[in-house]
Amino acid sequence: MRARSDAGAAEGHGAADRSTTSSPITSGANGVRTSPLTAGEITAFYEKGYVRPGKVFSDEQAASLRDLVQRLTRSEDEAGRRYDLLDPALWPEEDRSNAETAGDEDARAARDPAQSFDFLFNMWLVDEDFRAAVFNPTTARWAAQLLGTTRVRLLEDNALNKSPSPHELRWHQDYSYWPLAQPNAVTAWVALDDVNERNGAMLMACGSQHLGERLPVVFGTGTPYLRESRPPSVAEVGDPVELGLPVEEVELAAGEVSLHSSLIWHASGPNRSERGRRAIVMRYVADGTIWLGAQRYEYNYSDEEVGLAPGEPIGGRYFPVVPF
Ligand SMILES: O=C(O)CCC(=O)C(=O)O
Repeated sequence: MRARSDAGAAEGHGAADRSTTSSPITSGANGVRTSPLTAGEITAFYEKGYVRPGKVFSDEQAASLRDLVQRLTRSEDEAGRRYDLLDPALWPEEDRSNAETAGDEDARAARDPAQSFDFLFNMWLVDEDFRAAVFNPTTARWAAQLLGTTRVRLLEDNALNKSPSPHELRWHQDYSYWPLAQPNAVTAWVALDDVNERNGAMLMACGSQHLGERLPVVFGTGTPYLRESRPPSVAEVGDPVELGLPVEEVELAAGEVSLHSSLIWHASGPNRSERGRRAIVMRYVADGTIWLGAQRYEYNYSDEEVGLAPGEPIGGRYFPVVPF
């Protein structure tokens, strides 16, 4: 099940038929696209919640970024900053005892570190080459188009390294984890390896972004939390299949990007290949979005560290404007 390229994807839809883009989709000799999103692509994003506009890094750039992610994973590990998205130590007690009863090995022992899903945070502050990749003007411009703004800030970057492992990342919504008063944010997920069903491509529940804010979940188990502190009308992420939402698998070639809404429900399957599945991720927020800080979510930085009080527009050294 390969999601078709969204370049001109909404052909056949009323709005997209009238779509006219100020500039056509163009790619350089290395296959890298720099042209803006078309109206058809923006319409497809509105309808489905994600878009797959093409390649933003050449094969050579993707290869050197793969090596860089490998090196950074090692150095972060050595510095004691390893964070595994699927670590059973992050599971709530209840999930652990349920799994133990069901005979799940992971619930008893720390998972084999070789089966980790490494999540590196804000490498742009650590490495020049990573910074150059993250400040890609094309993806920043696409984010601005999708958010309907003229200026975007970097909320965070991530390097992801999903090792071969039978474990899944459960359905979740990104906005649930962010200290923002509005979901004016979008993620650009750039594959560094070819990504497909075998190595755990992302799955998107198309249209779920129209269903509003949901509770955060534990990535490894799907258990929701923060029910007491979020408004009572904020429900759990549901089962997209039960709800009749189309699920699309986002196959990408190395260097290709998909951009997804901060409200869309997404997940990813096990990596059944023999090597890691690496990606770099840029998360953009519309300039002017309001910081809520720890009162909404205990983020990687405290309100004091970022110098922002709840109610202030996001900004400062940790959230730079990305020029395009
Ligand atoms: O890489 C994955 O499998 C999932 C990543 C994800 O959920 C995200 O980047 O928002």
